[in-house]
Amino acid sequence: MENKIKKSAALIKKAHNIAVFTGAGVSTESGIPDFRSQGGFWTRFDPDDFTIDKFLSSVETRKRMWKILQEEVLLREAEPNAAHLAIAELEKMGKVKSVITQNIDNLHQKAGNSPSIIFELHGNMNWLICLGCGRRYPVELAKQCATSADDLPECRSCYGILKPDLTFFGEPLPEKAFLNAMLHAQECDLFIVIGSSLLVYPAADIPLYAKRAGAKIVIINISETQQDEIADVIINQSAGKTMTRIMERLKELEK
Ligand code: CNA
Ligand code: ZN
Repeated sequence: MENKIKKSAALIKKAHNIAVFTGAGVSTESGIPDFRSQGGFWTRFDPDDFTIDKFLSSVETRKRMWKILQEEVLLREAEPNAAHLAIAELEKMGKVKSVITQNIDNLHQKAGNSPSIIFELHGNMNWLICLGCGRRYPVELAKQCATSADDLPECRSCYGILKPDLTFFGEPLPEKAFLNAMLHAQECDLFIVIGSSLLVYPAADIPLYAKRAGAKIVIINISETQQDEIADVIINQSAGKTMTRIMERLKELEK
């Protein structure tokens, strides 16, 4: 383990353009469960019930989805943990140039990374989007509706259907975020995956762009991932603890 920490810190010291790629595992230490570990969302709910077609099919299915999303995902308060803070510090040190995330929890912003370098591949739970005119609303609007189970939030300008600004199954990823993620992956010299099973496509294609363009790859994930074979270093430990130790090592190297 100590050797891998050392090796990762040395790669960071050498790098000039780091892309960090995160998944649900970077946020479990902030109290947000991931989707696939024991007790995770998809062990309790059926992914087939969360498609865009289901959402659009009727008011009844929409109500059911809103209820689950409100109770389980939206309006959840959480604070960044040591891993998020380390990523923000690496940006301040001039190392991290992009944070590509599958998470919707807004914790990279909360930790202090610049919004302009955060590319959210699956949306952000703090926002709702109108399917009619594209206008975005803060999620608090749904909070007001949550007081009365019969009310679904609707657009104030066109009365269109409001959807949480999250990528549902069956929807394409936000184009701009995905293109930026691809570009940054191709330009970086070090690509660090933190807390992702790398099972969800097309997001999981992004590390491959980095690898093909010649970047070094570090994977920090408690369990094995789908792309362990492309990594130069794999650390199967918790994100917070590992990033803390890597930052300590890096500071020793920088002295
Ligand atoms: P996933 O498939 O649930 O994988 C998470 C991975 O993280 C697993 O391999 C775990 O072993 C690992 N892990 C869990 N805790 C830790 C930890 N403390 N340190 C290191 N590794 C850990 O999640 P992915 O992100 O790979 O899959 C993509 C989905 C999950 C995206 O659509 C996300 O939007 C979605 N999701 C996001 C959040 C969030 O925003 N916080 C929460 C749950 C799910
Ligand atoms: Zn509208």
